[in-house]
Amino acid sequence: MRTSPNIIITGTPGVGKTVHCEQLAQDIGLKHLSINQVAKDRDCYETYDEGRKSWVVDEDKLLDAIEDEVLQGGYLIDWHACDMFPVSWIDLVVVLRCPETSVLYDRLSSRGYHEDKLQENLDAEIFGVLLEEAREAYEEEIVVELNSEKDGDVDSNCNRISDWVENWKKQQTE
Ligand code: DAT
Repeated sequence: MRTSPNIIITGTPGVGKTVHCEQLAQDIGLKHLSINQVAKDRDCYETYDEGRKSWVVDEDKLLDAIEDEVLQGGYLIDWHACDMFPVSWIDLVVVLRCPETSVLYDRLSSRGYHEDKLQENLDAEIFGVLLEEAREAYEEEIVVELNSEKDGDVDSNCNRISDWVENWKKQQTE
């Protein structure tokens, strides 16, 4: 049994996963596990998708690479998809949202995303693709949708998640 929870922080690219994970790691000491970074560091790629100009992750290899660590608990899993992680590993799924697409557009265009990739991500956000994916993969009670549009949202979301972690820990000792 883990004594600290595992939380997936997911959402469309640019929605604020990294800033939330970094702040939470600092505030409550959970470990930020950037799946992007793990895939790079441990060479968990399958192929290169020319159309999307991005690498496709080998999910089995990636899960093998992180399993021992994640099963210890206390991880913030930062990835723009969530349904590959086994249900038994996960205690909470936070889906960050940015309903104001002009805000997301600016964040992604400042990253230099080309037009197709930018539009694909904006469409995914408009249609709530990642929220749907989270709801299909995990129990409804553990999936939470939070807005990440304005500066103040990061603090208020992190405070909510910190409170949830504290409660989760208390419940384990009861
Ligand atoms: P992701 O990791 O989901 O791709 P990020 O954390 O790198 O996204 O954030 C992308 C940019 O947007 C970054 O410059 C920080 C900014 N940002 C994210 N959420 C924000 C918010 N709620 N308020 C203000 N800026 C935000």
